[in-house]
Amino acid sequence: MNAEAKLAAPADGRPPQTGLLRSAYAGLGEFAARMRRLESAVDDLGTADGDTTHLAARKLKRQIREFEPTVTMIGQVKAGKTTLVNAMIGWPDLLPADINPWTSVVTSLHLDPAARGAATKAKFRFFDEEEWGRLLNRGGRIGELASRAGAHKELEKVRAQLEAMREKSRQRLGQKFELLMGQEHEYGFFDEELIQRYVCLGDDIGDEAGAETQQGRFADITKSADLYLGQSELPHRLCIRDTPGVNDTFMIREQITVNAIRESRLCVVVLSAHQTLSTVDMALIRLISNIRSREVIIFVNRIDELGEPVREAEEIRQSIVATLKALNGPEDAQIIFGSAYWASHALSGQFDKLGAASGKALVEWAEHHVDAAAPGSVAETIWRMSGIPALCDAISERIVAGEGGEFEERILRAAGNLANGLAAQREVAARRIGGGAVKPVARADLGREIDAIAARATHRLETKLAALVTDLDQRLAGSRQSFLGRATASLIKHLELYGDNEVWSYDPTGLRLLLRSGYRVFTTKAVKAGEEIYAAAAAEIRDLYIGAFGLDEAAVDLAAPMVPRPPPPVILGSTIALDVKGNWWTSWWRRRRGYQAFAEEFSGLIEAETEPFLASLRADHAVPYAAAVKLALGDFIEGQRAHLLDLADQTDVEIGRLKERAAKPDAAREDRFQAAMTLLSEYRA
Ligand SMILES: Nc1nc2c(ncn2[C@@H]2O[C@H](COP(=O)(O)OP(=O)(O)OP(=O)(O)O)[C@@H](O)[C@H]2O)c(=O)[nH]1
Ligand SMILES: [Mg+2]
Repeated sequence: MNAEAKLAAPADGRPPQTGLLRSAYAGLGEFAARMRRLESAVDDLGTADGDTTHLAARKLKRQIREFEPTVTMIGQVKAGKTTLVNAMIGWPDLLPADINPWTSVVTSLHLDPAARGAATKAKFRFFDEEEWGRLLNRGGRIGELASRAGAHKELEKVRAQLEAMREKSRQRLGQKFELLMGQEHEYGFFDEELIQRYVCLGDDIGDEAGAETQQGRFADITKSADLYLGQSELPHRLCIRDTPGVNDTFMIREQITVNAIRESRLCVVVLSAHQTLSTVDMALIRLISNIRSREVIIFVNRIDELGEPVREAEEIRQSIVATLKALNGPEDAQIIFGSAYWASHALSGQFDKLGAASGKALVEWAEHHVDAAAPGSVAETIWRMSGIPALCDAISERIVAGEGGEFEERILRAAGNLANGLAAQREVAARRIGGGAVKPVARADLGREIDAIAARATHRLETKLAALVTDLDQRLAGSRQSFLGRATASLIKHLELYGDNEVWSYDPTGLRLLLRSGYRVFTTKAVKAGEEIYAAAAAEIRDLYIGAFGLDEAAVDLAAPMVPRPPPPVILGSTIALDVKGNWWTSWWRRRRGYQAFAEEFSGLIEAETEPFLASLRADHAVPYAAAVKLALGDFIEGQRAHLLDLADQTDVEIGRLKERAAKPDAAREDRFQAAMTLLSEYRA
């Protein structure tokens, strides 16, 4: 049997569901129930007459259905991210986690309570030529960095390693290699073996395995994997994302981590209890220091390996808190202790395989943490001690308060505006049927008024945002300049005092703080401008309902849309040459001669190192954000245009048609409609 045929047989090796996950994610239950009610209310509104209503309701419904909060796991190599992810989805061996295989791919697990177990599906995306080239040719950022810092030897080493990797992949994949670049592979199922082929590099590169298995290994060139699976124990959809570990040699992965953090509202930093706060952990903390505390959870894994877990955990906690503070990190980020290893055993029910040391640690931990009032089975107790339920609970709570809550608010406003449009239509129809005077409104006239509102609001927003972007540029350039001034002054002073025998170094934390606060000024002002201009546009549109159609002030309830959330400046945490103190810095230092050379080259180094920050804050953050703020305004106005034009039609449609519609109401439908209107107005009150 060849490899492909063998893989075609679905082999769902999933353990039976034990109910452990259900309680862990219970915190999402209420939110999920609210979303379901909202969805059915939108559904009921959608049954009312009119294409506009239909379309708007369908669009909202799709958004509700597709809403999937995401949590991203990041951490140093071998901290146990993958094992933890497996525990969090209740499938201990799904993603390969072992001493050898290391995750090389960002894997998104899409959990859906509604999908049946069989409705699994997998999608693997490969790097394209350009991404692959960037990764290898320039030796990643670490290569650029090394070359700038003058660490040519290190650079050669990194290059050689990457070159070897590239050669191995070419050999392994043969002619397929070029063909596969930029492609996607999709499967209507997945199992452990399939995943292994795509997401895990092993230490077996170049081993003697048979040609057949070597041909089948795609992991070197896989960029991302998406796995879809039903998980009936979850109250709501959820995406859990496993990322490749960051380590010293392959800092190329830092960029992957930066992107993963940016794309997700919530991130869990996984640290390993027996070795916390290594230089890599520090680099990770630097990355997360650019997001809000509420969006970070720290999970200290592998406490089962501690000799005295209770005492040592407390020490670890204190040192983490001190480090967060020193690095200006999210100081009040929640810290949870646990063991993915214990969790896996709780899920599989194999308690006898825990091992003596781990068992002893478990007993000690449990003595301090088991709540006597909360009895449970052995599995439930070990599960609780593993910290996974606490982690899932923290995640649920953050989602409800953060990404989920915002989404709910966004949907509520849109649904409320839909209800408003419908109420206005009914009012106009009722007045005409009742013989009241309703002035006909011409579509063209109304359209012109809406155009004018749109043009005014867009112009105001564009002008304001463009000014803010310019302001940001100046602020960032100024920050860099002033940092450079201070650093160079310190350098010169050092040279005067100690000459160039003593190595000088300068902490770049201040620079990051300056750039971050410059960016914050931009985002705060941009959000505020958005809110003001959105509100003004909504007020003008509201006036149209009242003025053009003679509706009651009190009856028109129009909400401005929500301003999109600005992306956090995670990029500012990327490693730059100044962070890499150790050998490189010393060798850079040793190769300079003369004060002038030091100062000039130092300036050049800082310019080059910080240019990507400045460029990215503008081009990848501020500019796309401004575009998103404009887009949301446009969407809102266009949605309202459709409602208003419908309403204009209502003023001049033949009265007989209106009467006809009113004469044969569908009672059940009408009840549901009224219930939906009531529910929405209650939600919004
Ligand atoms: N004792 C113990 N071992 C663990 C725990 N979590 C993970 N491990 C082991 O540590 C090794 C690495 O675990 P992974 O889950 O692959 O770690 P990772 O962070 O995903 O590693 P990379 O993908 O290489 O970055 C495996 O052998 C796991 O079985 C834990 O809580 N306790
Ligand atoms: Mg992993």
